[in-house]
Amino acid sequence: MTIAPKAACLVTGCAGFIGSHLTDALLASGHPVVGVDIRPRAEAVNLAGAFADPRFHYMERDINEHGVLAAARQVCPDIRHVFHLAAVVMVAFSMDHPELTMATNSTATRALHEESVAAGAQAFIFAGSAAEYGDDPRLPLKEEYATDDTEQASPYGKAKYLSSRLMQTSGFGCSLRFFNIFGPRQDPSSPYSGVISKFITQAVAGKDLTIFGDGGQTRDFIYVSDVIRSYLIAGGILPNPRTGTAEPLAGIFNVGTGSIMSINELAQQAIRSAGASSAILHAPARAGDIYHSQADIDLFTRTTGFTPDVDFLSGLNQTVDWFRSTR
Ligand code: UD2
Repeated sequence: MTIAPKAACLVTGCAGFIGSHLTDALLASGHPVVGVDIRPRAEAVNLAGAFADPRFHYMERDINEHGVLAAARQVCPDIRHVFHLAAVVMVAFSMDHPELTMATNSTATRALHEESVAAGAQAFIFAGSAAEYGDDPRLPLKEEYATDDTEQASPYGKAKYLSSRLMQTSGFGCSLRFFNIFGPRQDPSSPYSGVISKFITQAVAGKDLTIFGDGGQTRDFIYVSDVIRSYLIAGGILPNPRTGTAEPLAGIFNVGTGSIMSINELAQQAIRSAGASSAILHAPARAGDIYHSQADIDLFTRTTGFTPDVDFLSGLNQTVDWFRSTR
């Protein structure tokens, strides 16, 4: 008996925090991967494992240079699953660069989506964002709350919204609207890096932690391995736990835990988990900071049976272990 080879996947933004974990997971499940990223190969340190796999093909390319799928298919003709993560990822950067953000997060998504439809791809999964909801006080946030009338706080949020809408109106493709993702490989080095990566790096180094504002603001933190599982289910790589069959999803789905934690609690827990004695300092609230953010995950759970596996504390401890191992 011969076993049919698994279909190839395209992952844009493959060298980033989430993209690299997704690439590793797809390779581990037997799928060849063409990974596209703007970073030069030598800087793609998250892909050390993938580079050792002959089924992985790396293309250094800006997503704004359209024709990405055609180029990837020259390397791997049978690409059926497209995972589109490449984006301007910093909200603050998007405020200073609205045109580049629109081009990258909206126009380039449209172009890749059009190419994927024309090429007969089976799945197109777009990385949406909680930023699409703006500062909506109705919590937990339901997918239908983000509409054409929503005022997103940044070009980043607006462009992500336009791309998610495209998934919905075209009838092909799926947007996973992620809340606050954390875990190994998250880059702590910029002023706008994820709060968990910053707090852990600071605590592990014995430095003080700085909370912006009163620390009563809350976030819905989801561990990266749960995010990757949501990708594999939505992309038709893993069977949908509810139906038992692997079939790509269409539409817009929140991906979070539905639970929230305050930044004050987080700071204290990060210090405990790191075994540190860092002080907690306060600085003025960040301009445009949303106070509360919480996902309603009912739609994704009802559609797929998915619930997050990793409880917050074990995710935090695994992240602490990883940051220690990289020092
Ligand atoms: C997240 C996403 C962002 C966008 C947004 C949508 C991350 C890294 N960013 O931004 O891309 O989707 O959600 O709403 O996931 N904080 C501190 N001290 C620090 C760093 C942060 O107090 O050293 C606070 C910060 O002011 C905020 C909270 O921690 O209240 C979370 O900050 P963040 O940068 O991790 O993520 P967020 O929710 O602003």
